[in-house]
Amino acid sequence: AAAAAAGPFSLREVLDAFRRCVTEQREVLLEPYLSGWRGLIRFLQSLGAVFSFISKDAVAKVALLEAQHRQHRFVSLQSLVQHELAAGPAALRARPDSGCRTVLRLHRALRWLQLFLEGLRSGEPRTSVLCTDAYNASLAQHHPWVVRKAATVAFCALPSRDAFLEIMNVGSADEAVAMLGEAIPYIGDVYGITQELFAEHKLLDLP
Ligand code: 1PZ
Repeated sequence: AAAAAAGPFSLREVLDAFRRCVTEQREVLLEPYLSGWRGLIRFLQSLGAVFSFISKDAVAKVALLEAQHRQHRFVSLQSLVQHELAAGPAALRARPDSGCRTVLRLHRALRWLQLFLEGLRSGEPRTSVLCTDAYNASLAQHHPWVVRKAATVAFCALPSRDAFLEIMNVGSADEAVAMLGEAIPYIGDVYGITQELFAEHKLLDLP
């Protein structure tokens, strides 16, 4: 998986990773999940220094999960949740470094991504508007004022829709839009299964 880190970003690799995530038993596999995130982070890093406060946080969260993945050999999000819940819900809530609370942050960001990509696909040319709308409908409610403010400022530095479609590296704008149409349901599926898993175990508000 580490070998996939080199080379320019392509939306295709993110699509492939999220496609590989969901098993027939509706489990979310951790290795492709983290692989998808590594791809997204590289994309974010290619957008410039304005976004580094965002990518740094995502990098730290992915690194924490990678370390736990190596240590415990969790195959799926389901096995991670099961393992951490075994110590009891109170102990889990008290941990600032749990895999569950870390996944929850990425999970909320995945909802942002899904909404943002749907917006890009819709044809609205103002990416900062798309990004702000997607953010307000997802992550913003979980962020304090100062983070919301910084995020909103950064969104103004986003490239245009055409530039965005181009740096996705999947060919023409039409081809990029087609690939978005393919990728969004996979991302939505991963989001939906994780949401159900966390709701079932009452983990959607982990501090
Ligand atoms: C393409 C433009 C990128 C916009 C990304 C939209 C998300 C804005 C998020 C702003 C996050 C700012 C930095 C850190 C926030 C953390 O406080 C929170 C909560 O974690 P805690 O403090 O509880 O440990 N972190 C998050 O909410 C996770 C944010 C991950 C963002 C990943 C973005 C992925 C971008 C993919 C690009 C296509």
